[in-house]
Amino acid sequence: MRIDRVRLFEVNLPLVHSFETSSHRKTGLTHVLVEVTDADGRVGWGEIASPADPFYGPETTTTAWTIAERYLVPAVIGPSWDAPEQLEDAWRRIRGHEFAKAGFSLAAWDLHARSAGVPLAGALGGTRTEVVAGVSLGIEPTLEQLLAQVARQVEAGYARVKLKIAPGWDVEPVRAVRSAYPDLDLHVDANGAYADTAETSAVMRALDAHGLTMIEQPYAPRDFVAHARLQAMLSTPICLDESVVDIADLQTMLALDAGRVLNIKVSRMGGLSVARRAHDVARDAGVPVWCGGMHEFGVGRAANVALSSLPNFTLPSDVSGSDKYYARDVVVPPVLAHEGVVPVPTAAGIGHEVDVDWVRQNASRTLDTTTAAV
Ligand code: OSB
Ligand code: MG
Repeated sequence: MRIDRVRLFEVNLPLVHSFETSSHRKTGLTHVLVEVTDADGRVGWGEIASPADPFYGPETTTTAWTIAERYLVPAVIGPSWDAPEQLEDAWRRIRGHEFAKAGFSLAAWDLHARSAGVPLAGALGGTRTEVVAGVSLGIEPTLEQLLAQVARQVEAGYARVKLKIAPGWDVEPVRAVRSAYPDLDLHVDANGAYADTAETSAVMRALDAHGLTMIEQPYAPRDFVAHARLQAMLSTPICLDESVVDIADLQTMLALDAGRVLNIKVSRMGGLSVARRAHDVARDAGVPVWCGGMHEFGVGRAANVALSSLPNFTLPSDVSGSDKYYARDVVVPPVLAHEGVVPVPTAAGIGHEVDVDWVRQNASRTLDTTTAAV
């Protein structure tokens, strides 16, 4: 296989309900869709799901676009390859910029699977025919509004709910949701908002008493030691998200017992090949994994569903239906959940078609290697 054309489309989609985390609030997202075309005219799609601002990780939409334009597009055009991992070698010397790389990894995997006429899930080694989805709920202005959001999602059939927490919005919302839903699979995600202090230990001990499935990323990404100390103190498993951007980070987590669950995000780990390797390493260590999300549009969301079909994804993934976030998606049909479960597509590649005309007409920025010098 050889890629001889790449197009990038920067697209904004408004959120149907604004989303607030410990760092900020957002009302819409701007992602970059990556289309690669091979010498035979076959096409693969990927998505760069970087947030606009460097608050989740260091990347932004702008840095991702720059790295894509200056380094990734020139790297993927030309080399011949049989497996996506081989193409990924073309950018191995580029440090960091995992979200940007993930967009190209997805496109290569989609092209690879479509060319072989197999679904992406099958190409990755997935075994499930459907995946269980959980919802992630942002910080709400009041407890009443949070309880209304939880009620809405539980009624829609989701059996796992994750609540975003931050200092000052933690024990109270958990207590309120837990007392309304004693048996709900409930977990919390701090996005690294806590400092390693005595006050935080008290908050974590209080959360530990509420039967949470996990406490996700309480401390800053690089602080494996603080996570290990906290894990030794709690019976609730700690889950790492931002901390683990490559396999070496996962080895550090395992060696230090800094967490007992791993959130695998395709974007955070630079693509599907690394994500699959992380799945295998965690499986061998007896650590369960689930697939986290970055509010992906249909392309990235479909890839998350395919990845979640691998056997060690034993916890519900953040692959809730696109309709929870967007009134209109970039693929047809959109990725949808029914009673909290998403079917794994059986069509070739990601199993959803990109609405190219709509994407082209609505793109805020476009790059096409057939018309631009790269
Ligand atoms: O930590 O999982 C996170 C969204 C933006 C940044 C960080 C996170 C999230 C989510 C999204 O929780 C969940 C989803 O995509 O459904
Ligand atoms: Mg998280």
